[in-house]
Amino acid sequence: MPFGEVVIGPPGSGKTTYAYGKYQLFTALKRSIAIVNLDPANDNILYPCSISISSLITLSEVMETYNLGPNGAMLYCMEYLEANFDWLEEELKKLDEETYFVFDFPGQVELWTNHESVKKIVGLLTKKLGFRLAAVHLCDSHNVTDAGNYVSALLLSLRTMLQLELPHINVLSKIDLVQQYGDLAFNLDFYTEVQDLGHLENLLNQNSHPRYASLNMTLCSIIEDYALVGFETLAVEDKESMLHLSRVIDKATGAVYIPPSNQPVPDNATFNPTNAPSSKRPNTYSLFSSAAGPMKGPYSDARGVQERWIDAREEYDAFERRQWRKEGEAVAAEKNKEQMERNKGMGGKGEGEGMEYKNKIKIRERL
Ligand SMILES: Nc1nc2c(ncn2[C@@H]2O[C@H](COP(=O)(O)OP(=O)(O)OP(=O)(O)O)[C@@H](O)[C@H]2O)c(=O)[nH]1
Ligand SMILES: [Mg+2]
Repeated sequence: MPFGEVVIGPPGSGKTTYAYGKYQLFTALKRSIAIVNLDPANDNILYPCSISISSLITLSEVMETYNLGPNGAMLYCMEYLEANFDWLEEELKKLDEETYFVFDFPGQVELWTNHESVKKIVGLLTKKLGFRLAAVHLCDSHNVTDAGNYVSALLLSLRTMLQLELPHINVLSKIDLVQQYGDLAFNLDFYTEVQDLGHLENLLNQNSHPRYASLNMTLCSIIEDYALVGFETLAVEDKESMLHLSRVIDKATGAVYIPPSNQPVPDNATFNPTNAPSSKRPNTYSLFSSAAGPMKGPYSDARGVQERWIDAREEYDAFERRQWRKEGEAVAAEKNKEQMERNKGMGGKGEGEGMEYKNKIKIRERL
């Protein structure tokens, strides 16, 4: 029962870039990860891909063979994948159960709002193969700069949550660009926490015909009645932002409750150290401390995100540049030190003698 996530969201919302970012983050954290590309239109795959739908079917093949447009061909590809699920099952079984799986899906919204194939594929992964998955739904953060777009992103998120029936995390992606997209009418937490949508009334009515006024507010009240939608934020190149989102996802899938297989067991723990896969091992000693507490750390509060990317962006960018310069200098100094020590160690001679030794070799080579 491996853990993982399905990455979905409208075209261009940053799914593939995020999947690659997650690969880089987990590799740096020494956490085993595999990316499964299920987008048959992905020609240029950025990340090292463990499984790709292109070995089963590609969008261009379907368009050519059946004379279909890109949207129809995409639906065909997903139906084909559903019908040939055994192919995916075989490929997944070749990989280690301890691996974390990221499924990169295509960006056609009807695949997870109306069409049944993606829902059935996800159902087979969770129910038949026992995957513990969360849906990570990316929406471009330019949506928060316009009230109408924001309501449509809320409706899309709600519809997706109801359709996929997975632990679900909505994410405002590309939050580092939000300042460039335009001014926000409210603070960022208004949008991430989906606070009183009644405040959007004037903004919505400014840009639409008066006869749509009551439709706008009815849509808002549907979203509020469900009270399900909220957003995390993501700037894919920011390590803290990626780490925060990973913690949220681990909490949603339950991965946070499972200790790594190499973790020592405390004396008083009721713990069965078998070789069972990680998702089957209980972790009684950290269950409540990790489950009950609120999320902590940078970016766990939208006000921190607003300060970083909107209110004091220049200062933070300058601070980050200074930190990177310092890190670079520290690495260079460390390398220099190592080199000096290597020179010293050569034939048990001192620094100067080591250099002399090197020069001698060079002279001999020249001869
Ligand atoms: N500044 C910034 N750019 C981003 C971020 N995430 C993605 N992008 C850019 O957004 C563009 C689209 O990203 P993709 O990863 O191709 O989006 P996608 O959702 O996979 O697109 P489709 O597969 O076509 O649906 C690329 O130019 C990325 O570089 C982010 O966090 N910050
Ligand atoms: Mg993509």
